[in-house]
Amino acid sequence: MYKLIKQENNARRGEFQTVHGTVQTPAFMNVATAAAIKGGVSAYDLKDIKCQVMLSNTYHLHLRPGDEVVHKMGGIRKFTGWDGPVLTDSGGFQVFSLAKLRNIKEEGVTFASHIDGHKIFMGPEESMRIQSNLGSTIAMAFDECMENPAEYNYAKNSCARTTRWLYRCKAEMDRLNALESTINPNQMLFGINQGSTYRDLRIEHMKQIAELDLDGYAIGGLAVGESTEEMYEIIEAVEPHMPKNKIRYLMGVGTPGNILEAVHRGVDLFDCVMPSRNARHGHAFTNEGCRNLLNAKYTLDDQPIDPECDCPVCRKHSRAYIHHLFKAGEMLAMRLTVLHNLYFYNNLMERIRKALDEGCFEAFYNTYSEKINKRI
Ligand code: PRF
Ligand code: ZN
Repeated sequence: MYKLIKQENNARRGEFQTVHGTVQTPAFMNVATAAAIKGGVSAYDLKDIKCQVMLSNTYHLHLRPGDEVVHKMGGIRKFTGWDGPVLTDSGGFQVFSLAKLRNIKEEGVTFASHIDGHKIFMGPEESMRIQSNLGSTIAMAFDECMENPAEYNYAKNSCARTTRWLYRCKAEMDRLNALESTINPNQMLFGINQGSTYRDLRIEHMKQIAELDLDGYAIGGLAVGESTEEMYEIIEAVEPHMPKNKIRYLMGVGTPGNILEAVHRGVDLFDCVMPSRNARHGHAFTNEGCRNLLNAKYTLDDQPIDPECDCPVCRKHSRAYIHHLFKAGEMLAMRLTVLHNLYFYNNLMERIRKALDEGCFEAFYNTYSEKINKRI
């Protein structure tokens, strides 16, 4: 259940209650695609880096180790050791971005596994069954995420199908939640808005899915080929049609600047691979911009990655040390940089929440939105 605590213009400070804990929003979800945060981060590290929600993927866990295995091991929370809330994405994005040779029909999608090429079918019911086996706190609806630009008529038909799929997801989830063998009988379902870059399709689709009175609503199909300006325009167009008393999630976005802009436009929840992916390439987020730790200028630099950061890594280690670890190919280099970057994102959300609590989000937004995107 989402509770709106405070609002400053469109930006919202809220609380999202789940059976696995309460999430303070706006919040960032830490991505553990295949039940592991990349870079060697364990569930016991997550509290130290202010993680509130972990995100995993239906598609990956269905392929390996198999959702039946996770179910037998007591669900994704028991399996990973993370006892807080977990959101699972439906596969509706990964099937379209990772799988090869896919074939979309009304029933669902047939595709070849990106691991060994074997044929798999996934539709709304399969996605719900997998997510029920995983026992996540929140399941995402099975949708089609179109790449931008998309043709108007294709987008229109795809959206209509995504709506029909949503009704099937809801019916299957209700059935699964009532079963004896279900790990989380209170599993929530979020709907996903699609419609490419067409405002009329986006708004119509949002109105349709709002009728189902789901536990939350996501904006999907963004950051997939359109410009940043177009992305913001679509958020602005859809936002007035999103239920005020439900949590709002912008899927797979983005840079710290993108997140700040989306909070400013009324979004509550985010996820992105950027903090962990960039870290593995030596790129660290800081309050002064993005820092490349592979740069030779850090060889004798005894400052922490970000002097303003109080994460466990910045409290202990210098840029010189982490630079050396990258040069030496030590896996600790990635682990430390991932920990710092995730902390940076989770901490940014905490700062946003504090600014909202104190009624000074607009000032925070103006000061940081420019500063934060710089590369140094
Ligand atoms: N749908 C789903 N997952 C997603 C997306 C989507 O459109 C996106 C788009 N940025 C990221 N993850 N199911
Ligand atoms: Zn740090």
